[in-house]
Order: sequence, then structure tokens, then C-alpha cells
Amino acid sequence: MLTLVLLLLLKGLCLCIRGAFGASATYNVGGDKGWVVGLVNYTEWAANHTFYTGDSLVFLYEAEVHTVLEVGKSGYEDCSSANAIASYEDGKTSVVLRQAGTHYFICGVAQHCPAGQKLQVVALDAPAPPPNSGPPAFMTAGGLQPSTNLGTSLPSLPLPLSSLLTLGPISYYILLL
Ligand SMILES: [Cu+2]
Repeated sequence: MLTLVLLLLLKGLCLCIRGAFGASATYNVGGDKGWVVGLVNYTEWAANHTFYTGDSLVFLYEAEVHTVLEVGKSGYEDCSSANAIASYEDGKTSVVLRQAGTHYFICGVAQHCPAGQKLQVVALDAPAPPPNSGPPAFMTAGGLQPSTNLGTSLPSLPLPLSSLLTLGPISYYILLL
């Protein structure tokens, strides 16, 4: 439970940082395990991240063993490479999520996709950077007046010291008002 709260906090923090700087992020698909067959649930992996346009997915894999095919929805569902949009086999494939919406990737090696080596991610529109990073308006529009120097504006005391002692500090304060 605590871990979940911490994760949520971290996620919020990431969003804040992203909002403040408009930076794009890079994700290693599958985390430490990379782009493999049978070891990573890529649906789960994707669900643990929030993707925005401009972010990059990096597929790390053995070039002779796996490939990365970007496909459409039906290619993803049927594990079909027939209408692949793009094909990579270099072992380190970086794909920028340029369009908002769902992106589909499969491994083109026989039986890898049906065994779970397939990924779909939803890219959200990247949040706009803040319009102005200057100081808040109240600090520049004359809202802040020079502080009054209390030391010089105190009225000269109209009462002798003895009466002050009798009146007490509270009454003296009221008199000053
Ligand atoms: Cu594969």
C-alpha cells in the first residue's frame, strides 16, 4: 500500500516536472528484461507508464532472435506482419511516439507474438509548456508596496512615561492605533 502511494506520488512528481519543462521521456520497453518472449507481460508494463507524444520507446533485443514490427490494430490482434507499418531488426530500436493514439508493436519471429511478445501503448497529447515562467503578476503590477518603516513613523509620545506605566502595554497599543 505504501509502495503504491509512493509510486503515485512519484508519478505526480514526474507529471509536474514534465509540465514545468515540457521534456519528453524515454522508456526501455520491458524494463531491465527488454524486448523478449515469455518473460515480460507487456500489457502490464505499458499500464504502469503514462506515455505522451514525443516520448521514445527503446526496444532492446538480440538482433538475430527478435524483430520489432510496428503494425495496426488488426496486426496486433492477429499477430500478423502482413501490413507492417515499419520493421526493425537492429537490436536497439528507438521509436518516437509522434502521434497521439494507440501504437502497436509485435515481434515478427514465428510464435513470439502469440506467446506474448506484443505491445500496445496509448500516447496522450503532450501537455503544453507553461505560457510564462516570469514572476507572478502580483509581484510586478505594483501590488507590493515598499514596506512602511515603522521606526520613523511612530508618533512622538504624547504622554509622560509615568502614565504609560499606569496604562499598561495594551492600552498603549490602543493609543497608538
Ligand atoms: Cu521475438
